[in-house]
Amino acid sequence: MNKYKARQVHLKTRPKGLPTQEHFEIVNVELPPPRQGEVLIKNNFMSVDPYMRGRMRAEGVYAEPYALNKPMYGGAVGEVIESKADGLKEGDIVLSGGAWQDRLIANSETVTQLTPFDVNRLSLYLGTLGMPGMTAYVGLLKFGEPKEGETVFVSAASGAVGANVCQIAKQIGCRVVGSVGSDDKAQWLLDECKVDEVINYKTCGNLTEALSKAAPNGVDVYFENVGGSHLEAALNQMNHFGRIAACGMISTYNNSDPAPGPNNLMLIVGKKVRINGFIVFDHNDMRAKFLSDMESWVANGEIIVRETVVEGIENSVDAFLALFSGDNFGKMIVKL
Ligand code: NAP
Ligand code: FER
Repeated sequence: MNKYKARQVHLKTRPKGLPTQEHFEIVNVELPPPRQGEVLIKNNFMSVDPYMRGRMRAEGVYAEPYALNKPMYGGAVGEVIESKADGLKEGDIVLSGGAWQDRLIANSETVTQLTPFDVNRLSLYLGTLGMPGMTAYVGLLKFGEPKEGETVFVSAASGAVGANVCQIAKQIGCRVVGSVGSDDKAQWLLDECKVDEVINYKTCGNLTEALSKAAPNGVDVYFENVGGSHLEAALNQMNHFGRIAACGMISTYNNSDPAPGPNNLMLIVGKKVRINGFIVFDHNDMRAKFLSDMESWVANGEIIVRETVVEGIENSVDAFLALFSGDNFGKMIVKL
């Protein structure tokens, strides 16, 4: 078998609303051999993440949009199978930005060598021990600033970021209320993650009322993953001097036209609420501490990990789209 043969997923056209298979194309290519300073990587796992939807738009806020007719990119974990770079050798396990392809050539300076905590669980480095886990850690601790006894409300609570937020907040001694879109996810959060209350936003009726029942003492920290009616309900229930860690607003990512905002933003003033947007990539100074804390929490079972694993690059677009229908349970991983 020719080790330079690779399959890539390209963005063919820019989606307006929810993307479909027609916006993407699987392309077979033959890679050039690595040059000095480069490595050939065979990916074991790639990540699909909500932020990728933003990069499919022509205009970017902080990052370059994906180019058309080129492989998209994002987190991937793989093995070096040929090296022309000092410091990396065949068999090394690396984290790269080379998602959406099963093999790639990368400059060694753009990849991070991993010392895997468990070689049989490499996908952890795309989830709890990777970007989404660090998002939970940074967002909650640095921007939510939860204190023991406070109430933390988490939307998309069973997801890659949310499930880690819930569990870290429980460790601190907070009362945690999650919101999810299915009863199975709700039960898992209650039983396995020891979350105090879970709302199924699809069946609860009025979300503000459901939140006021689940959080009778109000909300001190809202970890915002969803936006729209979740933000509105959270603002209604926020306590004075509450904090909102604004991580994402997935309910808006496929809107072709901007949707109207929450109708109660003035509550930010009277309640003196602090809202902090943040992007995990700005906080690499916290990576070493995050990794040592999180690896020990996973090792001793203090943090439980759930993943949905989809096999094959040909199913990667479906895996990505599942993020918007809620068909992932925990971190969505593509096994290559
Ligand atoms: P995830 O939660 O693992 O997957 C997405 C989940 O969002 C789905 O499973 C679904 O769960 C929920 N969802 C999708 N559409 C929804 C809608 N219209 N209304 C309510 N819920 C909806 O994804 P993730 O990777 O952890 O990302 C979660 C959030 O964090 C996203 O907003 C993402 O953009 C953000 N994020 C931000 C950063 C940063 O640096 N700021 C980094 C990583 C992620 P249900 O079944 O519960 O509906
Ligand atoms: C994400 C959502 C949005 C994310 C990054 C962004 C890393 C960035 C948004 C922007 O540039 O406006 O999940 O994860």
